[in-house]
Amino acid sequence: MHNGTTITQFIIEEQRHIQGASGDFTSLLNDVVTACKVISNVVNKGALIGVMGSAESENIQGETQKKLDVITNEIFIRSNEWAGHLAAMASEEMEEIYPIPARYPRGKYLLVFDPLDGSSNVDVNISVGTIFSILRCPGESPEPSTQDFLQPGVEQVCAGYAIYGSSTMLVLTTGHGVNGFTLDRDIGEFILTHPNMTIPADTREFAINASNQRFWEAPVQRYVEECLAGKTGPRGRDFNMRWVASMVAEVHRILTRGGVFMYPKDTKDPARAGKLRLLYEANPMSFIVEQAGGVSSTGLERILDIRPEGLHQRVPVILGSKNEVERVVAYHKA
Ligand code: P6P
Repeated sequence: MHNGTTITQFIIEEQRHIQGASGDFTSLLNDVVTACKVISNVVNKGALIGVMGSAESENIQGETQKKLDVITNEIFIRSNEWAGHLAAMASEEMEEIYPIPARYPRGKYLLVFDPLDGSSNVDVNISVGTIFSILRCPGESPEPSTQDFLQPGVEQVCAGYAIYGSSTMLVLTTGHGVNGFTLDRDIGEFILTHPNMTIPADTREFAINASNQRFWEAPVQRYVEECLAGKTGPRGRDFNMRWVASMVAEVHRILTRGGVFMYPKDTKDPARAGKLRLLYEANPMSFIVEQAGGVSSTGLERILDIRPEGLHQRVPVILGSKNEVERVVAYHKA
């Protein structure tokens, strides 16, 4: 018998804090966890089972899909559509919402996800992940609609991610802090290994795609220039830079040792408000970051307060260590 707390045990104990919890949410979360285990298995097998490379198709984002984008999306849909906890789902990989088919009962929750974030990295064996967010379905109408998903991030009841890296981990918040679980493949269970994850308020590490430097807005230019000036500049200390091109990996590093992640609005495509998607990247990660004591902003407003206007809406993202993100925000207001 292992001597750790399994994620199933943890979720059930969490449920006891929730007045009138029916067990519905706990069962939904277990189905999401199962989907992440299946995805971990497929991603880790990689070339052995012929899942690498392009699917020769494009998603709603106009991005060429990897075979694993399509496969992992299918895994999430099949694992979560049947149990009767959801009214509908939405995914980075699907243009429209996915109402639960009539052959299954419908429930009171909505599930939003990016089934394989950072998938451009999968062929070069760099960490990728799954991001998910759970909302209550407003339920005014018998048929779930896109409008039902357009809730500000503060309405999330749960957010989490799985990271398929040197180990597979699942990090979760239900609004009572952030906890990390590591997959023990010998027993097929996620075990609590990182209780009460918190982000240090200060950091000397920032993450941004520096190839976009000439397109950045002025406050971000100023912040990064000051970091690069190091000891000789106004910050009086040296900084380190990272860029993995996988948001899950960047956020996990920040949760573990602090840091600032920035994907700011840039003039590369002036019509685009940012690169990252609000509903299934920025909102779940912002919920997790705030629950871990960090800050998450567009530079001008708190991300969790944004009222979404579209399922695939993009936003600028500046998140991580409280004191550094607040500095970037202050530069936006200067
Ligand atoms: P770029 C992955 O495609 C993603 O959505 C995030 O996971 C990641 O942080 C970002 O885009 C990487 O963008 O422009 O550096 O490839």
